[in-house]
Amino acid sequence: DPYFAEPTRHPALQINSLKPFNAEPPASILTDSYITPSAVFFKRNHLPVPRVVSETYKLEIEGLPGGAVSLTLSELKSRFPKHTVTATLQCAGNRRSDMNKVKQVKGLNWGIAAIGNATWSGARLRDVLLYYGFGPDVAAKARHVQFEGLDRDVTGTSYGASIPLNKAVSEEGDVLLAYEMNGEELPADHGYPVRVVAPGIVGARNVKWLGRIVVSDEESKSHWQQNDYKGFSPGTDWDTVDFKSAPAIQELPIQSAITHPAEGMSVDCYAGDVTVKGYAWSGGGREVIRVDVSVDGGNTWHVAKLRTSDKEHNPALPPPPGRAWTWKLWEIEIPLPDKAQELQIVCKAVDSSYNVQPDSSAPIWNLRGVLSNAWHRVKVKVSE
Ligand code: MTE
Ligand code: MO
Repeated sequence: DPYFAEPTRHPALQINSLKPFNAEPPASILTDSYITPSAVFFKRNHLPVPRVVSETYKLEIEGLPGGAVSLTLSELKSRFPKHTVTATLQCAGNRRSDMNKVKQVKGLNWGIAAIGNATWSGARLRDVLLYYGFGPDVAAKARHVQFEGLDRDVTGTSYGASIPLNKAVSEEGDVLLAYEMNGEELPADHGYPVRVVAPGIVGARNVKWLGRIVVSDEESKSHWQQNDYKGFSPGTDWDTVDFKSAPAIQELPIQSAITHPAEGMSVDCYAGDVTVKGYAWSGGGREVIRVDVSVDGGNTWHVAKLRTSDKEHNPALPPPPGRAWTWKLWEIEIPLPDKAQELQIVCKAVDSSYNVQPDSSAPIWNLRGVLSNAWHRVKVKVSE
């Protein structure tokens, strides 16, 4: 059984697929704390979890002037300063279930919780590449940094992805070779012993169980870079799709969702108002600047209060422009409309480039159900 090394998992996780293991927490957990606890952080595995022994672990690096190098975990930890970055990770398929309501798509039927916010620590990818000879000569020829995981399919092919070189080497990119998540060594499901954390970039490029880095003029040749994780027109179907015609998803668009109340819950008509909670995040380091919430299907709007920290995590300064890697949790109390029997709660967020979410899923529907970021809508009853 290739799944012999699977770790034990938190019982609260809602399982989308067991082998490979894919699961998300109940959505309400997301707004309980600014940092998502690792145990309930969504798990997205394409292949069996590999068993990696830290003593024999080697990270290979290719494409730099000195030729191929290989470093151990203790070399990675001792040779390079440890940096900590708080970053939100979101799967390209988060909220795919909304697209499925328009028309069936291919993929795991994620709800709204294939997203989480964690504190990651490790070496800066930039520091490692510079140490092994990255410089103008390489920059003149290379455009991408490819990553290969140690997880393999039955044919021996490993998971792989790549990010643009400028993201990987820029000081403002904050890309980590992380060996800690939320202050502890990486859990097996999240890439033990080392994973890529590319803040602001789609989950798929944040390669776990990292085995090899290749600096190259080409993107990763892997299936997941070339023939998956790309967006298409609603008019494109499986007979006409040409994966070469679209770029690989890197930065994700503006996103928000309602975690409380949940669909189908009822609110007390004598309460006077309803408390609505959720998360908002945008890719590429764009900061969420506003979240609008409606309880009447979008006829009238209220501006939610944004929360960027909690007691355990309290940044002294807001992030520099273009480096807002973390989500904002939001909350608002909205007066119940007179004589309402049902509330249609809606949220939509705005980022620092004034990008907004589309109001419905049909115009952004695509055959893989990725980039699902329409206004999130939740219906609740008002009970007497
Ligand atoms: N890395 C490897 N090696 N194998 C994988 O299957 N899945 C990717 C990415 N990195 C994956 C991987 C995808 S699609 C996502 S969304 C994130 O890991 C999920 O990270 P998480 O499981 O830590 O939440
Ligand atoms: Mo993903």
